[in-house]
Amino acid sequence: MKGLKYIMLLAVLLTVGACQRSQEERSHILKIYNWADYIDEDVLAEFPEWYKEQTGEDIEIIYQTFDINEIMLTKIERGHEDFDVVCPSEYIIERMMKKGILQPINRDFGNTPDYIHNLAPYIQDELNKMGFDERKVTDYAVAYMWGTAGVLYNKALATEEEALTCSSLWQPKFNNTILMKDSYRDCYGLAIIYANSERLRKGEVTVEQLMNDNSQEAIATAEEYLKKMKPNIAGWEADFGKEMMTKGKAWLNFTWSGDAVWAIEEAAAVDVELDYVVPIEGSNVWFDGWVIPKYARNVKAASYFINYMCRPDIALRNMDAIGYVSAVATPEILEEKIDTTLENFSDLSYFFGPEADSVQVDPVQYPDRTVIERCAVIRDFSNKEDLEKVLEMWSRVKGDNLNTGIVLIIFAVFGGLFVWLIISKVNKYRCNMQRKKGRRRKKRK
Ligand code: N2P
Repeated sequence: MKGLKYIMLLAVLLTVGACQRSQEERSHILKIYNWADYIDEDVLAEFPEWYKEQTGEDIEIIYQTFDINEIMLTKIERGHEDFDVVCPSEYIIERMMKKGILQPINRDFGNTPDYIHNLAPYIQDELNKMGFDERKVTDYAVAYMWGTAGVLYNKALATEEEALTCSSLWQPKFNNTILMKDSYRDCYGLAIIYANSERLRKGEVTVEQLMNDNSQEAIATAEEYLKKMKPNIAGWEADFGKEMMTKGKAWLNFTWSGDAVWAIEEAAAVDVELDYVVPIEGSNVWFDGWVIPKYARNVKAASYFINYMCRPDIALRNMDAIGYVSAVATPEILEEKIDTTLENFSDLSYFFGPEADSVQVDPVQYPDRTVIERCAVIRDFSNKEDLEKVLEMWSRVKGDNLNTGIVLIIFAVFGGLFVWLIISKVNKYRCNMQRKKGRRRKKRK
C-alpha cells in the first residue's frame, strides 16, 4: 500500500514538474496570429534580438496567419488556441470586448520607450467611439494598419468615372469581371449604400447609419442587391484579388486600399495600369489593431511586441513591405511619404496634424479629408440573433452560385454514371456465369 502511495506521489510530482517546465518554456515563446501578407518578415525575425536587448530574455516566435476575421475569432474564442497577440479589425475588437475575451495591455516597458504614443489621435478617437461601458477600447487594442474599402480597377477596361460610383458594380458591362472581397461586412455595407444612394444624396440618411443597420428590412435589401450583383461576380477573394488584377484577369476588384497599393505597384512593373478610388456614394474606413486575448500565456512578450510595432522605423518598414498604412503618425513618417512628383495635394491634417493640410502623398494610402468624410466605421452588429440573420443571408448569397439548371445537370451526370456502373457490373456477372457454365459443360463431355 505504502509503495502505491509513493508511486502516486512520484507521478504527481512528475506531472507538476512537467507543467512547470512547459510554463517555463512557454515564457520563451510568443504566439502571434496575424493577417496573411501583413508584416515585413525581417521585422518579425528581428524581434527576438530586440526583445533580448530590452529585457535580457530569450524569445522564440510562433507565427500563424488568417484571411478572414471570423475564422480567427472562432479559434480564439474557444480558448483552444493560446495566441498571445492577435490582429482583428475594429468591429471584431468591439465584439471581443463585449465577450470579455481581451485583457488590457500593460504599457509599463521599464527602460524601453513607450512607442504606442506615436499613434494618430484620429485613430485613437475612432477606436474609442466604439466604447460601450467604462472600458476604453484603446486600453485593450493598439491600432496597427488602417485604410478604406474601395474599387481597384484596370484602367484599360474601366474608366475612373465608372470606378467612382458603386452603381457600376451592378452594370451588365461588367458581367463576370468583378472580384469581391470575401468579407460580409464590407459587402453588406456596399450593397446597402448602393440601394439607398438616392436617400444618401438627398441627405435623408448617413453612410454610418446604413452600414450599421441590421434591421430585417436592411438585411433583405442587402440580400436582394448582392444577389442582383452575382452575374457580375467572377469570384469572392480573401487575398488573391490583388494578383488576379495584376495579371489583368479581372476588371474591377472591391477591395481594401492596402491590397490596391500592392497591386498598383506590381502591375506597373508588368505594364498593367491599375488605380483605386473610394466610391463617391461612400464606403468604410477600417482599422486593424493588436489585442491580447485572455487565453494568452506570454503577456509580457505580447505587449513588448505591440510596442515594437509602433516604433516609427518599424512602422515604415512594414508599410513598405505590405502596402498598407500604419496607424503611427510621426513627422518622420510624413516626411518619408511625401512625393513631390505627385500632381495632387491632399489634406491629411486629420491624421498628421495641422501642418499636413496640403501635402503630396499617395492618395490611395492616405485618403484626402473629403474621402474620409464620405466614409464611416463598421460597428459590430449588436446581438447574436441579428448577427446570425446576417450570416445566414451571406451564406445564401454566396451559396446559390449553382443555379437549378447546373444542379440538374450534375444530378443527371452522376445518376447516369451510377446506372452505367450497375449495368456493367450485372453484365460482368452474367458473362462470368455463362463462362463457368460453358466450362462445366465441357468437363461433362
Ligand atoms: C492583408 C489583410 C488586410 C486586412 N492581407 C485589412 N483589414
